[in-house]
Amino acid sequence: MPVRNAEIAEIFEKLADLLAIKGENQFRIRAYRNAARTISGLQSGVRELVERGEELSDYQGIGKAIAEKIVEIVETGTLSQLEELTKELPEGLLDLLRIPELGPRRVKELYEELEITNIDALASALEDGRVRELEGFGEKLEQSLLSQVKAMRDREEEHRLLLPAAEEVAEEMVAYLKKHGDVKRIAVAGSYRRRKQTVGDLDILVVAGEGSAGGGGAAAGGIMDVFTGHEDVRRVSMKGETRSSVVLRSGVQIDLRVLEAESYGSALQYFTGSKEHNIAVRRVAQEQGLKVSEYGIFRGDEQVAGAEEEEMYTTLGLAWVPPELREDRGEVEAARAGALPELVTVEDIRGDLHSHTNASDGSFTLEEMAEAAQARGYEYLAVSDHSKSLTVARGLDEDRLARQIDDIAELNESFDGFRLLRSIEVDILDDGRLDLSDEILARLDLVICSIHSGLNKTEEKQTERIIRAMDNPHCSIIGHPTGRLLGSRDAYPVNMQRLLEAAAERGVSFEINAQPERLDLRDEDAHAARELGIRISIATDAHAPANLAFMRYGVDQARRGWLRTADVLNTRPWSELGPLLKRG
Ligand code: DGT
Ligand code: CA
Ligand code: CA
Ligand code: ZN
Repeated sequence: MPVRNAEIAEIFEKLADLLAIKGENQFRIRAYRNAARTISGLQSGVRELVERGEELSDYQGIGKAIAEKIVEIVETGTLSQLEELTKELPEGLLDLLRIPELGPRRVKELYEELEITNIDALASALEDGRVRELEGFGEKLEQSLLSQVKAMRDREEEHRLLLPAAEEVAEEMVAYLKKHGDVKRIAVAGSYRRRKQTVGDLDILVVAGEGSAGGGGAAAGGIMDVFTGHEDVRRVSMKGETRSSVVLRSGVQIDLRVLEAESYGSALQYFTGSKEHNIAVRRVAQEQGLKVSEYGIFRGDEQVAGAEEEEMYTTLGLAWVPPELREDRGEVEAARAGALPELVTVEDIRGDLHSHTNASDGSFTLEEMAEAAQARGYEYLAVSDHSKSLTVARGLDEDRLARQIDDIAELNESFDGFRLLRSIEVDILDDGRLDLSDEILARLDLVICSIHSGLNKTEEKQTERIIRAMDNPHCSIIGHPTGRLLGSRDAYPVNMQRLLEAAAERGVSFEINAQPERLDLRDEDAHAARELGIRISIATDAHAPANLAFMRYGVDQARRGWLRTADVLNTRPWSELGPLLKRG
């Protein structure tokens, strides 16, 4: 039964996509997409809210009709409207929509004219030259679609989870094991604990009580039976005394290891990884005549550490390394020299520097977004709607932006200890100019410059284009700098080192966009930026109040990039931040 937030959100996304292919009312489609966004950003489980009888339409972005649909999904596991639609339209059409150059209109055409209902059918129609014959397609699009189909197939081989989905599964399983098993200690290790942008599988570690398997008692089963007996388990790939592995119905794989208490710390260290980090740690141990394994640190046969993770490092003369840094990028040397960075935390964040309202493609008013930011204890929120050339998002022209500036000024009068910042996410045009006049940009507190079109340029051209944008003295921050969408779109090619050097020269900052499918800048680029003294904005790009909660994923990513509090723009009070955003 689909009851997790991510699954409910997916149903609304599907509904919106299918209705778009049918060519239905834009307004309703947008409402479903907004509902999906709101639901995936909620901290609490929608299932629990429904079961407690809470009024869902109290949540912003969820109207009465949508609330009823949510209840239906929670109660029946499905949505009858979607079932009806999938009888009319094959679900494979949704995969076609994931190809960047195929929107609902083109998918409809492919379906109606060539009966193409999935990626495989598209691939063979492309190869036979049938697609180019369609009106509005042509040979150029054919070639580009061919390469996008290939890229998509390559990506599908790697079936990795975004962090919110991984979190939902991990938290639920940990709670379940604690409730039904005799659990003394438990942790989720692996890439999940390192807060990597995507997670391949979950690695759960447990110390079980007496009487459970692995807990010293002889009773077969115990915690392992509880684990493999979870209602979501589709397949048990392996089941043993100390290790089991299952695949859930959602396709997620989970490994469970049951440990002796004296090896909990060493196993946590070992299975947190990364493998490369572990190898670097082992090398340090070897220099000292010690042996490190998942069971502990040994001098000959004597175990000298292992129960706690921290002693796995201190025994070797290393400082404990935060999991986000464990990628063998110099952290072991830094741990030895006492030079690990003091990483930024979510508590350091004083505001959000990228958000959208219903003036462009967000779904909430200035007031509603401001209220949500204040509720999070923020001192400021930048209102950065899209600019005019992004017509699909109803981007603002100079006049509409001028009116928004006035509205913000008026609202700011009414706040105490909080302000909305006047901003824009201005499109970088094809030639690197910005989409709005310098006169209006000069009136803003900060200007985020982003690329939303012309993604298929050569590395050279794309790099030049962005540098040209940074030449404009009003450009404060480059938004989602690589354009990647995890699991669906690769980064456009750029020479990142050149971009960073150009930014450092001009005093331009870069964004870590905290949307879980973006996390852009990438961690290694954030590290390179820091080395050049570039300041980073960690920003959620919120389109709804609930999205402000994405901040912590951005902070995770920043920590993976070694960023300290001072490297991050929005850890500063407004009095210090304001001057840093204005270059002119
Ligand atoms: P993932 O699941 O692909 O997102 O990435 P991880 O890092 O969670 O990798 P996974 O699940 O294969 O293994 C968990 C950790 O176990 C890994 O980060 C380090 C450790 N590990 C696994 N295999 C090896 C190995 O062959 N050598 C060493 N030193 N460590 C290993
Ligand atoms: Ca893993
Ligand atoms: Ca694993
Ligand atoms: Zn954007």
